[in-house]
Amino acid sequence: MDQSGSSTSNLFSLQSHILSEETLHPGASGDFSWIISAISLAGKAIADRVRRARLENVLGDQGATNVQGESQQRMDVIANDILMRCLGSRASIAVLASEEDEEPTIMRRGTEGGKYCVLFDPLDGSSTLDTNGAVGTIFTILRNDPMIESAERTVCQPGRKQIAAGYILYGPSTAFVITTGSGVDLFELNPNIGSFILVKKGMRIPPTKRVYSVNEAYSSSFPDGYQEYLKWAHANYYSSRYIGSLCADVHRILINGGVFLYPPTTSHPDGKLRLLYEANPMAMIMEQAGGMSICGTTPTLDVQPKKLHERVPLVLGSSDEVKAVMRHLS
Ligand code: P6P
Repeated sequence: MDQSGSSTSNLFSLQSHILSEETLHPGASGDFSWIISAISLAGKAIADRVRRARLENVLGDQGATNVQGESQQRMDVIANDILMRCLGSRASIAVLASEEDEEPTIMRRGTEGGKYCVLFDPLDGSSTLDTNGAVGTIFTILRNDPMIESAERTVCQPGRKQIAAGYILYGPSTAFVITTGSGVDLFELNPNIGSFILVKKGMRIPPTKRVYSVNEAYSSSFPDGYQEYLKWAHANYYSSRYIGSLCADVHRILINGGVFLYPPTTSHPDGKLRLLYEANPMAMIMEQAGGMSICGTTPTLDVQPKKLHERVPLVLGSSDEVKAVMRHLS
């Protein structure tokens, strides 16, 4: 805030940041910047609809189930449509893939251009919207391989190949967190000027924090190692925070430290969270901020995806806290 208390003292926007990063890559064509710009535009539009969802009576079930077998929320469909429209107009995109759609959408094939694939969960945690809970858009950007015919095979790349990843958290403020492989940056939407403004560059997650984040209601069905870890955490005076909305839980951990766990359960023996467009983007954010992320005992970013919507068990957060979980898993 400047002396007058105005919030327009800081005008370094996401757009300025991405364009300044572009100058670091001499061969850059601007295609990548255009994609981030499209995600930023979609984030602003989704933030607007989320804020007015109750007034516009678009909360609750759509009356259909998505490919995940989960009841589709009306806001899921609205957010998905906004992202498809904003990204679909970008000539550099070959494939779009969404949690809400069974198959990837092929925008351009091989010679038609399309250097990138964008995958997203349009509104993760949307079922908490009815109670005014925080929700988020999670995204990841991969390079397209025009030689691969199958769109699903094209996007099934290990997380280490992500060229950018992040999330937009729709809470009391709208936060845009992104990494392009050289650190994690935090932007906040200034609704007065309609721009995401840089508020923290090179975020670092505290290496330790005695807070774990898990849905303990399912703990009796966790594999033994996870149950042993929880017993250890209880004995070492850990506290617990669990919002049940991945972006909100991850954002708290990115800022304060701690560890998030979604182990295998009876209803989700492979874990509940999706590898390609939930676990991988969050894992890249964690590693780029000095944290860790594992699926079982394998680094999340090393897991080779087989299917677009495959699920994985997930532990991520402060490096020392993830190591404490690993000691009980191995
Ligand atoms: P549970 C939301 O439905 C979500 O996909 C993630 O945002 C969140 O981390 C998880 O599921 C919560 O699952 O089983 O604890 O309600």
